[in-house]
Amino acid sequence: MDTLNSQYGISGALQFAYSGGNFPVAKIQTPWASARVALQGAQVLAWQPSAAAPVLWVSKAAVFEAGKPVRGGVPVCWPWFGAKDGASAHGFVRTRHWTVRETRLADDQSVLLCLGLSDDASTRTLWNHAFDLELQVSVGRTLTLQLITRNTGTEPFDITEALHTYFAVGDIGQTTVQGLDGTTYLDKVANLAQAQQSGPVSFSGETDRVYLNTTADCVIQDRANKRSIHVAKTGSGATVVWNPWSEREKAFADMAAGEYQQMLCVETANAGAAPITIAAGATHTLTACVSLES
Ligand code: TA6
Repeated sequence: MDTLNSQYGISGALQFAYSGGNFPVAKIQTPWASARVALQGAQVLAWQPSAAAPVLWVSKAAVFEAGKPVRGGVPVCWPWFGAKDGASAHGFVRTRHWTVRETRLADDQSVLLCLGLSDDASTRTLWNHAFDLELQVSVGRTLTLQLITRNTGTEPFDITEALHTYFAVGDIGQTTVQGLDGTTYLDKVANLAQAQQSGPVSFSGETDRVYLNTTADCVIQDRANKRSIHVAKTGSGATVVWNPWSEREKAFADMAAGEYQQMLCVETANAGAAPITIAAGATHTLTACVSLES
C-alpha cells in the first residue's frame, strides 16, 4: 500500500487504502465528486457528486473478500456476459486483482485512474486467448468508464461484456428508464422470449432484459429522489436492465431483504446474440458516462 501511494497517490485527490480489513481501494476526491474503486475487479464502488446522494448502489450485505464478486457498484463483466456452461457467470475479471497503471489529475481537477489486467496461465485455463484489458475511470462532474480490450494474440476472438452498473434509486416502483422505446429485447424472465419496449421501462416485478441493437443513451427517472441519472455510452450495442424484485432477491445471499426497492441495474453492454469480434492486434472500447441531470 505504501508503495502504491508513493508511486500513484495524488495529494488531496487520490489515495489507496484497505477497506474492511484486506480489500484495497482507491479513494478519490475532486471538487465535483468523490469515488471509491476496488482494485479487485477494477470495480467502482461509489460515485457521489458533491451535495448529492450516492449515485451507485452497493448492498448492505455485500461481501468484500478476495475472489468473491461484490454486489453493487460497477462490476466489469468480461469476456462473457451472463451464464456460461461450466464457468462462473459474467466472466472472470470481476474477481481478479487489477494493477494500477496510471493516475492523473486533469486540468479541470477531475481524477483519472487507470487499472489493467492481462492474460496469464490461470486466465488461459478459463479462456484461452491473449489479451490486455484496461479500465480508465475518470471521476469529475461525470463518472466516465472506458473498458479497453486489446487482442494481443495472433487470432481473432469474440467477447461479450458489460459495465454492470447498479444505480441507487429512492423507490423502484416510482422509477422509469427512458431511451429504449421501440427497442427489441430478450426477456430473461420469459425464457428469452423477444418483446418490444413500448414507452419508458417501468417496474412492477422481476425484470431482466437485454435490449438489443441499441446505442441510445438512457435516463433513469428516480421520482422518489427527485432526480434523473443520465447514462451515455459508446461502443455498446446492448443495454441490460435488471431488478430482481422481492422473490428473486432471496436467491442472493449478498442482498438484504427488501433492498430491491432501492436499486436498479442499467448496464452498458455488448450482449445477446451479437458478440464483438476483435482481430489480432486490434482494440475495442466500451464507454459509459454517468451524470446527474440538472
Ligand atoms: O445483468 C443481469 C444479470 O445477468 C441477471 O440475470 C442477474 O442474475 C444478475 O446479472 C446478477 O448476476 P451475478 O452473477 O452478479 O449474481
